[in-house]
Amino acid sequence: MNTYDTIIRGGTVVTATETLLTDVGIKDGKVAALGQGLSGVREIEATGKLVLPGGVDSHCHIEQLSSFGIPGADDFYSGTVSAAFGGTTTIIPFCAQHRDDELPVVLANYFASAQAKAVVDYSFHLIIANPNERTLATDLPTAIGQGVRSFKIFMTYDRMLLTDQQILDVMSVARRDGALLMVHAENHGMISWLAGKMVKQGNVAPRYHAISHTRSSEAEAINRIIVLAELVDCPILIVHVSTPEGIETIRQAQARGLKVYAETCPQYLFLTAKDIDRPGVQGAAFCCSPPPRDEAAQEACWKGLKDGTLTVYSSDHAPYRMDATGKLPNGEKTTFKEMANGVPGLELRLPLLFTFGVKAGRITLNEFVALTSTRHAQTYGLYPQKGTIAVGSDADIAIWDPELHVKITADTVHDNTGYTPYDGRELTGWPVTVLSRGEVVVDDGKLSAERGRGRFLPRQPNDALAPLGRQIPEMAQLSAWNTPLQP
Ligand code: DUC
Ligand code: ZN
Ligand code: ZN
Repeated sequence: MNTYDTIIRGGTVVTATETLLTDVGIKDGKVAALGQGLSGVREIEATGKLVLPGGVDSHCHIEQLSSFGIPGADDFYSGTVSAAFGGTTTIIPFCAQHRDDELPVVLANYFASAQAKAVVDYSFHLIIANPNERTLATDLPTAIGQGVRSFKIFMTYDRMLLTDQQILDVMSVARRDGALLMVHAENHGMISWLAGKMVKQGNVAPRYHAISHTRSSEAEAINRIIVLAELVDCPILIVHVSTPEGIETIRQAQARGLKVYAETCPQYLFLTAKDIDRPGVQGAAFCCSPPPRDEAAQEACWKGLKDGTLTVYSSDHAPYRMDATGKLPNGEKTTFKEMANGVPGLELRLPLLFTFGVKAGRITLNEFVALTSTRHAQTYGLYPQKGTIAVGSDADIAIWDPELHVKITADTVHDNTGYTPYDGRELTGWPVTVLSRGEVVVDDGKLSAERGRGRFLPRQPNDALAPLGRQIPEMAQLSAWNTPLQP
């Protein structure tokens, strides 16, 4: 009798904590059994292959305008197709508010686009650029109630940055209503001052971008945001961490018991500032913020991933084409201040880490699963529906051929950016068959997913979001006087 819809037969199932030689039985889109001798209507032969939870990418920008109003190259179709080809079956992009936007309208627009086009499941974070009274009192609580349980704020960019006071306002709402605050931590004054001087001197090539975003500007902002979060007792997640100094500051905060989560991305493991230093404007292809640094910083990121200081490894996919629609609004004359910041990475995030992490012996397969999938689901309130292979979880599964050799070119990736910063890299190990809720969406290089099949994932409160209940001395004094701050 065929008990299950699909059996994945003979593979090695790997989760964040276990490695088992077992079949997987799938029914109604969920993992229904792990064991031997299962039978199903359809069988997928996986002998010699690795059966991993599909990736969860908790940081990517899809159909989003940059702070200058430049549209990214991917829509929810191309972005999610690209994700699926790279073994990622859940994404959490942003609904981005710009200063004049009303949050409910922003949310409705992103929801409509994703619903019509996404081929894998998705949730959303918000980007908040204007935390006015209405946003704080009504719009944020409403969004949280809809399951949008994380907001990103910026400490830099003229059109996005919040003052420390505004940040504290947003933190208070996040703490009170159970949302995670994600932070782009760079010191705005330092970057603007340096960039202004360099532009005045005519030093406008892409390589000056990396100079203006100093390591110290990241370290200062990370330190400041941790201090602000401690004042409010609000868990935070610092995105795209790139420096040894920043990682060390986070490590120390975690050692003090603070709920400071952190993320790094492929560009900080596999690129350096030397990649940006190319003739003309070619280096723009590698410009992102913060910028890639050097080999010592790459090592610090690897160490942070290995020892858990860095909680998650995300793509920060921010796709801009190398033409006037994207990185180069003024063609060859575009200055580093005018270039959209960001690099693509949705599709290659996992394969790069597999080759240079797992195959190179830097991380174990279980750590690979934790960093690319499980911890994202746990931190953002999607676990155990997503992020693992366990009875009851969604059958979001990537079957990897650990020996498949792939040479990366712009033509091998499926996003709309038109280039990849990893052109020419030789990778070993690839997700050959990818399932989303039990349906095969990619097999042997072919897509079999319908536009719009992806579903929105509302997120639940979870442990990661719970405040510590610890007060700095002044807050404790207010409580002792029976005059605590109102949330
Ligand atoms: N921050 C991001 O997270 N992505 C792209 C650009 C940026 O500044
Ligand atoms: Zn950012
Ligand atoms: Zn980003």
